[in-house]
Amino acid sequence: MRREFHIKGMHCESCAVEIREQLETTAGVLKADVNYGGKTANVEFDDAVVQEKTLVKKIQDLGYQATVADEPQREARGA
Ligand SMILES: [Cu+2]
Repeated sequence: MRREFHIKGMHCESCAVEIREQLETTAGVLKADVNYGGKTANVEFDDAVVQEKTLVKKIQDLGYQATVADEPQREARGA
């Protein structure tokens, strides 16, 4: 499944890279795209292995605020 997260607290491009790497090394995550300008993360993951709240926590552990975006299953529309 795919979910979009809103992220607060990123202050440069390397924040986005750090979050993406953290997500992509999480078990169950297939792909993560973090958009610094858009303050969002699009994450494709296997929900049998990892849950949204775990992904939120992973982002929070790095010091950023994360919330799940409202619209479920929305396909990424490009940056
Ligand atoms: Cu930064």
